[in-house]
Amino acid sequence: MFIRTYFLFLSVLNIVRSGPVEKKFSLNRRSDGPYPLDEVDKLQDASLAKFEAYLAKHPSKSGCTLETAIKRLEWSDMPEAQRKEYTKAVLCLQSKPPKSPRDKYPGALNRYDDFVATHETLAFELHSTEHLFPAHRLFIWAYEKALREECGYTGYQPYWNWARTADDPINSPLFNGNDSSMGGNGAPSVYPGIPAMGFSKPYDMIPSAGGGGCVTTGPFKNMTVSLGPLGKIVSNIPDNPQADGFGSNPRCLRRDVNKYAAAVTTANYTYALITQAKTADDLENVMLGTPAKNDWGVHMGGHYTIGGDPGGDFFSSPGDPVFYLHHGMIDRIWWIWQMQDPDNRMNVLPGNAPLNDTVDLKWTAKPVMTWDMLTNIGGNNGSFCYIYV
Ligand SMILES: *[C@@H]1O[C@H](CO)[C@@H](O)[C@H](O)[C@H]1NC(C)=O
Ligand SMILES: *[C@@H]1O[C@H](CO)[C@@H](O)[C@H](O)[C@H]1NC(C)=O
Ligand SMILES: *[C@@H]1O[C@H](CO)[C@@H](O)[C@H](O)[C@H]1NC(C)=O
Ligand SMILES: *[C@@H]1O[C@H](CO)[C@@H](O)[C@H](O)[C@H]1NC(C)=O
Ligand SMILES: *[C@@H]1O[C@H](CO)[C@@H](O)[C@H](O)[C@H]1NC(C)=O
Ligand SMILES: [Cu+2]
Repeated sequence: MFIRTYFLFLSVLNIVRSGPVEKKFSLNRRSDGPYPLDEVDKLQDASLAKFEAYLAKHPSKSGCTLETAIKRLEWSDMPEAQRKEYTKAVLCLQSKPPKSPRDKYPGALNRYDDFVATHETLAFELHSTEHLFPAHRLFIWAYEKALREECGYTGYQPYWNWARTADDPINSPLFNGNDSSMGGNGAPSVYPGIPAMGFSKPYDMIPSAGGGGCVTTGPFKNMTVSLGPLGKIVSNIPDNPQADGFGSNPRCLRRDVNKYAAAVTTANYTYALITQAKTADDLENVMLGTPAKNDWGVHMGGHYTIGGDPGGDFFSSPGDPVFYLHHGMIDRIWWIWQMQDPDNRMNVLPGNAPLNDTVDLKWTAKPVMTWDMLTNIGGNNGSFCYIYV
């Protein structure tokens, strides 16, 4: 049953593996942000009153409310100083000792790599139909917590509104390679593009955008990638010394910041996804791509806008720090979809998780009941208390 959900990201790899309440809450967005609100931002804002009314009827046991929830900002809406603080904290995590078992994960060289090791080793479990949304919600929450508690970061996890970078990702505040970016494009390289299995020509291949080599600019230019790869997209990546990909394989961070993948992440795609999905399963399926409609889906669109190594590898993709911003946007979409009809959507998951189901991220987070992660306002026994702005 989980075949369907990871199929698209996995399949492109050259591997075969197995009562009305008055609205009082207001967001107070940054008024000097560099981008105008897009149709998804506006949809989110327009949904908040309905969500607030729902929360009035179903208050969280922990006392989390829209007012007390912390605010996760879009990358370019974070002040530049905070963007730098964030990347500094990521580098700090990369300098702390790992907690994963040394014998099984000799390639996890630091605390950051612990997250990569978790994702790699639990890949099938984390991407099953019922786990994709809640497990990635927990994963990025645990990462945010580590940045704050283990590296003194004072902000919150940023997200990446793909629409802002869709037209020109290389020159965006995310990828322009300056000190306040998440690092630049990879150096020019030659690779065939990213096969999109199941799609018919010309959609069976996301073309190379000319990058794919080492990232040479920005805060992660010296970063060492170690775990993986299990799926190779770009050329010249050394093999991992262990067949399971957990061995130490030190190499540079590679990217192909890809305008072809980015083109399917403009706001209208995300808007259509959120407004047309009638069920949680629809939301997940359409997000993951629809070969019959030549639609790669925004999930693949975002992953392959990063591309490269390990960003383009289904298993070790969290080894590119932009992963957490990408999945922040996925998490945000889930929330905006729920807010369209909270009475019927705050209590449903894609797939068919048993009531006693749990997600256990091992050395990155304590086990959590899957059904306790449906809400960002009080989920995870009150530990989730955030919104996206
Ligand atoms: C870095 O890029 C951002 C976004 O384009 C821009 O606002 C900022 O001024 C740039 N900083 C430097 C030091 O060039
Ligand atoms: C990269 O490493 C070199 C040599 O150790 C160092 O001088 C430089 O400051 C580092 N750059 C970044 C962005 O960390
Ligand atoms: C979004 O807009 C682009 C450019 O106008 C168009 O080609 C594409 O079909 C649209 N996608 C959807 C899902 O509406
Ligand atoms: C969950 O409940 C089912 C049915 O009662 C049971 O068979 C299963 O062992 C339980 N699983 C866990 C992890 O407790
Ligand atoms: C849930 O939170 C409450 C209140 O903070 C705490 O007493 C309880 O131990 C927590 N339960 C679990 C399973 O963590
Ligand atoms: Cu994942």
